[in-house]
Amino acid sequence: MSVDGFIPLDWNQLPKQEMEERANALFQQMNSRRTTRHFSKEKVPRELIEKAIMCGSTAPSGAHLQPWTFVAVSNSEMKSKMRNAAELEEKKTYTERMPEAWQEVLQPLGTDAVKEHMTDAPWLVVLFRQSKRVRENGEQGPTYYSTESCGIAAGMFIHAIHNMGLVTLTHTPSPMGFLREILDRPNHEHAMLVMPVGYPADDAKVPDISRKELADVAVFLE
Ligand code: IYR
Repeated sequence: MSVDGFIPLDWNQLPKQEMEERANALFQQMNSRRTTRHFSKEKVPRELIEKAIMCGSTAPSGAHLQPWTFVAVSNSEMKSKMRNAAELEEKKTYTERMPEAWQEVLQPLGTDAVKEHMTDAPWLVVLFRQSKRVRENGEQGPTYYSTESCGIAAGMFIHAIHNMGLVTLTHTPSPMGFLREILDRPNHEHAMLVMPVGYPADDAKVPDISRKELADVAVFLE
């Protein structure tokens, strides 16, 4: 029963050993996730994408406004249109806009303006950030911390995809304004990430890179 809009937290204490086991198992599982650019064309059922979106949508958000729209595209013509538009921008980015300091860190990752993943992957999931909401009085009001909220939602979506045995890539064509037009989204929605989702290609490759150690990413003050 809700009292003043609050209900008891549904929470169970776990035995200490189980806490450790779960922590270790999750790290191992998350650490096995890799971003690949090489997708198989094999189909993925819509239900799996729906579930991953619902996982993303469990994210905490500023004032609980849940300021995200996930647009999931499997239509081949639409994917081709998105790829063509992305490649047009990316060609300019790679040849004219990208400063040398940027090229230097991208070079080992083997990225370029060719975006096969946008037509190979069975699904392209585009995450739109909502900068405005409709108030009860019908007027438009702002959303809060929408970038942070959508970043968290993206992380949860990515983990859900990995957990179900699929792969994804966080692709950021820049600028991304074309996605609003192609996908017919309203002006207060801003494309943040394009995430192709599918199975990896049989010969999928990933860069030979490693992750930072704990000491390089964390400071403990006890
Ligand atoms: N948006 C371009 C370039 C790019 C930028 C970064 I930072 C990356 O980590 C990878 C790519 C692209 O998607 O190719």
